[in-house]
Amino acid sequence: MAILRKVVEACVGVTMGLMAAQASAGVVTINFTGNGGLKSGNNMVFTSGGVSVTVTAGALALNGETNITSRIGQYSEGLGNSTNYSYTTTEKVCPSGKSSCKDKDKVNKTVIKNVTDNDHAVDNVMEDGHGVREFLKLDFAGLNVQILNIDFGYHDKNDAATVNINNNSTTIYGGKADPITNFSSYSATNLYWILAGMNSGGGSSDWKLKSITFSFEDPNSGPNPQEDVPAPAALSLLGLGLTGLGFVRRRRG
Ligand SMILES: [Ca+2]
Ligand SMILES: [Ca+2]
Repeated sequence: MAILRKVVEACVGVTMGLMAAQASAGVVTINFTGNGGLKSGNNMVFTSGGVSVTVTAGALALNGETNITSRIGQYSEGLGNSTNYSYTTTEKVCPSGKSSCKDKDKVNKTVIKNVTDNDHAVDNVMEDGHGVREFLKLDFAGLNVQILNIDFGYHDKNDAATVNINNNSTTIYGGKADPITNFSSYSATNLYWILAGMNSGGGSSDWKLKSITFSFEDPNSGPNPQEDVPAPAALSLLGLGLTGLGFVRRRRG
């Protein structure tokens, strides 16, 4: 029973600590680097510290592009996208039945171009004024989290990423997010979009997503930490401690 007493003491200690910190139930870093390579699908699931996040690769049309298909890839520098798409344009061609003709006799013909992205980074893919803006979506499956830091691999000094949280955007230069200047004013949420940005020199950025660090609250605690209602959250966390105790007892039995 000495072990059980220690567990009880640990649970009470943790609960008291959480009460002091209000509803914050933990801080987790998820490292996305690896050698999985380019996947056939568009998402990967990562779990760390009991929290899962689904990262989905996608891309936004910039000028009427269609058939947009993103695949996710995992590399030693982090996660990236490869995105194929189509666009419609017009070309000057000889009238039908003629293999050659003078320029003045050429007519407009509508053609569909298919673009294959060979860049494994998250970037803006462009061809002849048509392109897509790639992004990675982070979905915490309803668990409210607050991003504290984002780290990027494979980036230049001027490369940028735009983080979209609840329709608010912040742009990060140099590949690493400052937790204070970029994220402290945002409420916790379960969905984040991290988009390729334009770098400070005006060109397209390209980077890979290396890791994220975030805090999260107990999903049963109700109000998130930004809402000033600490008492119910603390009571719920006490319940979490007791639930954990029951789990330990079953394991020992
Ligand atoms: Ca790409
Ligand atoms: Ca670059």
